[in-house]
Parts: sequence; C-alpha cells; structure tokens
Amino acid sequence: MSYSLIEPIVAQITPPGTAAIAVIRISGKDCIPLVAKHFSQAEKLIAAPGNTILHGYFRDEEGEAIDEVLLYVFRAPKSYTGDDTVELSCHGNPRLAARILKTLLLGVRLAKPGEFTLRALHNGKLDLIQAEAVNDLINAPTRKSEAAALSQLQGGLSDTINELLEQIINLRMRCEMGIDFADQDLPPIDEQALAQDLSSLLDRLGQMIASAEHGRLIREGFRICLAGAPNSGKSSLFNSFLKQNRAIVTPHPGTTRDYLEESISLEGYWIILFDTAGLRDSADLIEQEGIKLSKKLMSEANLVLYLVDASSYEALPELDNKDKTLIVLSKADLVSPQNLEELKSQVARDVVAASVMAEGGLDELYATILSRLEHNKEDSDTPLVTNTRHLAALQVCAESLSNAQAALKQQMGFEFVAFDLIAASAALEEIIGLVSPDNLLNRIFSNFCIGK
Ligand SMILES: Nc1nc2c(ncn2[C@@H]2O[C@H](COP(=O)(O)OP(=O)(O)OP(=O)(O)O)[C@@H](O)[C@H]2O)c(=O)[nH]1
Ligand SMILES: [Mg+2]
Repeated sequence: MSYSLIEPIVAQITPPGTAAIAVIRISGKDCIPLVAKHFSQAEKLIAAPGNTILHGYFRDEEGEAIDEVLLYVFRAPKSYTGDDTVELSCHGNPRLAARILKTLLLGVRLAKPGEFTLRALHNGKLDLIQAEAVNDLINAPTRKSEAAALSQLQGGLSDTINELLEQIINLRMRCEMGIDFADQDLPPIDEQALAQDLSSLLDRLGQMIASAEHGRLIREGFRICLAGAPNSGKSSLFNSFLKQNRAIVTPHPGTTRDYLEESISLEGYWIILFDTAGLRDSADLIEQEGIKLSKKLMSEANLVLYLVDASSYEALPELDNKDKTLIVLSKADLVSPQNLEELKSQVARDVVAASVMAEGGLDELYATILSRLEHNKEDSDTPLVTNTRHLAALQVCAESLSNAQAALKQQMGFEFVAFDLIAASAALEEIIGLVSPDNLLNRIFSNFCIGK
C-alpha cells in the first residue's frame, strides 16, 4: 500500500445505518471546488474562509437535489488532516449518504483505513503516538483507557519522549566533542557528569517501563479467572460481578463445564472475567476437557480468584501460580464471623471472605482486586505507556543507554559511547514516528476504521 499525500480522499465518517445525521469527509488538494460542483451555493463555498458552516443542497451529476446539507469548511493548515477539508452532514438515511458518497466518488477516491490520520501525521498535525492515541480513544472500552488515550493525544507522552530525546542528543554532542577535538586545546570532557546524566536518564526510562505494566492492563484489560472446586460458588460470583444471571447456577457440583467470558468495568478498569469448570478428578470426558481449559485460563490470567466454600472448608489444595492467586472464602454468610476469622488464619495467606447472598458481601473482594490493579501504578508525573510497540522501543533505548554506560565505564572511547547513544535516540525516534518505515505505518493504520 503506497500513499499519495495530495490527492483528495473521501469517506463517510459516521457509522453505517439510520441515524439523525450522517457525515462525509473529503480532504486533500482542491477538494473544495470538487464539492462546489454539486453544491447549490457553489460560489459561496469557493469563497468561504476556514471554520465556516454553509447551508444548501447537494446535487447529483444530473443536477437533481439529493438532500439538504450542512458543509463545515476547513482551510489548510487548520483542519484535522492539515489539508483543505469539507465535512458534509446530511440526513442520516443510509441511502441518501450512499448517493452523496457515490456522486463524490466520481471525482475522488475512497479513503483507506486511517488515511485521514496518516495525512495529519505527514502534515505534522500529530506525531505517531498521537495518531495511535486517536485509534485508542475511539476503541477505549472503559474510563481509565479513555483517560490514558486522551492524555497521549494531548501530547503527554510525546513531550516526555521529546525531552528524553533532547537529553540523549545533548550527551552525544558532548561525546562527539571528545572525539573530534581530542587533539585540540579544549577543556576535557567531564566524564563524571556524563556518567551521572546517563544514569539519571536510565532511571527515568526505568520508571516509564515500569508504568507500562499498568498501562498494558488499562489498554488490554485485566484478566480475572474464577477457579476452585465444583460447587464453590464461582458461577454465582461471576453473575454477581456482571449483575445479571449469565451463568447457570445449581446446587449440583459440576454444573459449569465450558468456560464463560465476559467484560465488565470496575471503577473504570476494564476487567475480562472468566467462569470456569470446577476442578476435581473426574472420569467424565466432557468434564475433563473443561478442567483442562480451567487450568489454561488460570495460567493465562492476571489474577486467579480461587474459591473455597467457607461452609465446608477442610484444607487448601496445592496451588500453582501462587503469586497471582487470591483465596476467596465463599459463602461467608453460612459461617459465623468468628469461624470466618479462624478459617482466615488457617489459610495463612492472601485471603478475603465473600458472599453473594449478604448485603455488601463483595465489598472486601472488590477493594482487594482494585488494590491489585493499582499495585503497579506509577505517580502521575510519569506518563503512562500503554502500547506494546512503545514499550518495546523504550526497552531498546534503555538497553542502548546501559551499553553506553558500560562503554564509558570501561573507557572504551567516546566513539563507542556515541554509537550506543545513536541507537538509543533512534529507538525513541521510532516511537514518535520521526523514522518510520512504510511497513510500520501500514501496520498501524490498517487497524483504523475507514473515515478516521
Ligand atoms: N449461601 C450461599 N450460597 C451460595 C453462595 N454462592 C453460591 N452459593 C450456592 O452454592 C451452589 C453452587 O453455586 P455455583 O455458583 O453454581 O457454584 P460453582 O462453583 O459455579 O459450581 P460448578 O459450576 O459446579 O463448579 C448454589 O446452590 C448457589 O446458590 C453464597 O455466597 N452464599
Ligand atoms: Mg459454575
């Protein structure tokens, strides 16, 4: 896929289907006269300054009016793409919108997914982080992920990356002075200061990489697997989380055989919740398959809630994945508070009591899950890294900086330090899209919807 960056492109930017209005965007060189050919107020449109709205009728190629429309006129560079742009809103009848689009397509080609945003990138309206954030904002499933995407769109992460980039370039300049002017009568390079600056840069990068774990949870969701013996109350808890009777609940052990997956939002966090088949030795082939799946889901989860029925507790079984497992004493309403405390001390590890029957019976569980979620949260000064592409590049940058640090320490010569610093800055440049091979751009923008 190769892109011409000038020719006008067009797409419907509202979803298909019946609605109050539909909006069609056309952007690129000379797109305004192209629209004017079909607009009842052609001269007014051609003379219109940027940021104006015109009312009139859109006509087909025979001059027959298709619909009454509003045109939002944007002039370069003050538009989303940075090029001249018209956004046409018509009545939200899909057939009317299709006829208008078809008429415009006589003179313009259809935009590819993400192509408006790609233009904005090329015109310097956005950097690559911000362009990706546009897509994240459109697809954000919860409040936290919306906030992270918006902050990236506003340039929070870009500013930090640019600042780091500047610092790396500054270090490199200092090293290059050491190479180029070694034989001249200049004050020697302050190696100690150089080493210090390098190490504080590495600290900063380390914080950003640490924030990425939390960022990934926000962007990709936190996977919680409900597991435990049959009849321990997993499906009941699953339903309580969802606030609907999604899973079958019966007093018979072995009710759930296949797993169930649903998404919920907990305090703005995106949680992907799994209800699984109860774990036990079973001769039943179907149940065995279900148990295999339960174990797989447990190993892939970010958090396993291992339910044990408080009313019939004997001993805790041997558990894998201990770090990410939280023991839940279920059906807590069936035992006295005193017994519950005794059971908790018998379990002797991270444990919470829960009941789907008692009022507020899940409060402690929700609070514990939330504190696990916020465990890796960095202070708000560190911009959140949510994207795995950004994380990978930050890791390359950190690795190159540590190589530079080693080269400096071992007195290998400033050429070597400078070489590693170049690799470090190249990694950061790739994040903001200063050096982006076409295949990277194609991969990123092919995930966009048409019209963005
Ligand atoms: N009193 C009380 N009963 C509960 C509670 N949670 C579940 N139960 C009961 O325990 C029984 C089993 O509940 P389920 O949710 O089906 O248990 P499960 O772990 O999904 O069982 P399997 O699917 O067979 O593995 C049902 O009769 C529920 O009504 C609770 O908090 N308090
Ligand atoms: Mg069940």
